[in-house]
Amino acid sequence: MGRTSSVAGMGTTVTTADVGTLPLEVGVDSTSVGSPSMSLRLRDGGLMEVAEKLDAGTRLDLDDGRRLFASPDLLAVGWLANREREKRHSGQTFFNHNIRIEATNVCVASCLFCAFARLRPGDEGAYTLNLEQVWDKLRAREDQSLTEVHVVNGLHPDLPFDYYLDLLRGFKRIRADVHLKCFTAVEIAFFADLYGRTDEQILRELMAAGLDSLPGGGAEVFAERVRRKICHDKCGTDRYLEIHRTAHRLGMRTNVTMLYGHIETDEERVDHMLRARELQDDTAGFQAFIPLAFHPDNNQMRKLPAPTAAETLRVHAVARLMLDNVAHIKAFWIATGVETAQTALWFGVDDLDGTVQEEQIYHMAGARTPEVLTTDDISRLIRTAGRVPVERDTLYNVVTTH
Ligand code: V47
Repeated sequence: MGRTSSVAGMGTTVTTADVGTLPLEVGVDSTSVGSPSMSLRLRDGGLMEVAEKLDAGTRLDLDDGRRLFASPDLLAVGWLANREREKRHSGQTFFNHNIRIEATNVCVASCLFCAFARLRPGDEGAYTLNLEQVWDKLRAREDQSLTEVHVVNGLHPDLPFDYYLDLLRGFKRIRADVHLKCFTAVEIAFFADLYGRTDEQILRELMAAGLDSLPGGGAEVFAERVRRKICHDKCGTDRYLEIHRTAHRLGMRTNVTMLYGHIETDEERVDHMLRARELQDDTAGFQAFIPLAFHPDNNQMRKLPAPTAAETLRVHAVARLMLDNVAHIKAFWIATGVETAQTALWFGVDDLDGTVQEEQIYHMAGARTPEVLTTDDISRLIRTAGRVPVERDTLYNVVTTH
């Protein structure tokens, strides 16, 4: 017997035992804007037109995105996003057993939001692990059934390209079956410029050494105005997107992120989503869109407040609604906070990333989230939110249904 509970304050009901196989609707009429009270809320929230477009299968545009950000009714926005989420995944919520490795924080870029980077090798707090130290992180987890290694590094000016190729080969030697999701498009562009190759040559060489996919980092905000201010000296938007396009053409899947909650406007957020959607129309290579909540500690934008939970829920919900061609919306719990990530499972989110285990970029910027959640912890978070935990691998093949 399932337990009946209220859904996000909407007065609708769901039986938790059934959530894995929920039909499109959650106690509402999925073919229209829903119950009379929901219609009223959508109307009062300025969302009737958006809801009707969604019902008709018409794509949302920039103005719709603006309306979703401007609506006073966050729960109505969430209700719409949840409906789209359930169309795709019913109550299923994905996560993986992964580890995060940051091999060096030496970085020639000067992004204002970054608390992790150190400009030169000798600077206070700068570190670069040698390959044995990097591989030891995987060796030390021999007993874990992890399926993914996620590597993000600073842009180190002095390391040879062989360092990265050997790093990948070594991981595969230690564990042939592990998926290597390594190096953002920004790192790929940096390697191409530093080592005198094209972006495609770099991708091909890394793939030959064992690279399986690219993470979504480095996207920040695609709008030129924002990029010029917060990350002027790293790979620009066009190149970021072209590198993902090339990666997709070469057969890799990738993710795309958006750093929100600093100086960007709502319109720039929607524009960012639409640019990702446009590439996805051509390639279908993005697996997940990941909004990343800005953390203000220990960086040059520390005077700004961190985004609130309400903002986080709304950004994830709008992403679900705008990105109709991207399968998964991920809440990176390290960035959003565990409780908000759990709540976001009713606001369009169907993925919680993974166990992570070691993370520095957010913790150096003030994140108070734990460094690791076990698969049991994540599974419990999902279950107690009334959703169905599904452990996946990086490519969304099911590992176990918890
Ligand atoms: O690109 C850096 C962000 C990103 C801060 O692909 C910050 O599955 C907030 O991209 N406050 C790297 N954000 C992490 C990343 C990621 C995370 C989880 C999953 C995936 C994936 C990718 O971290 C950077 C930047 O946007 N970042 N500093 C900060 N102070």
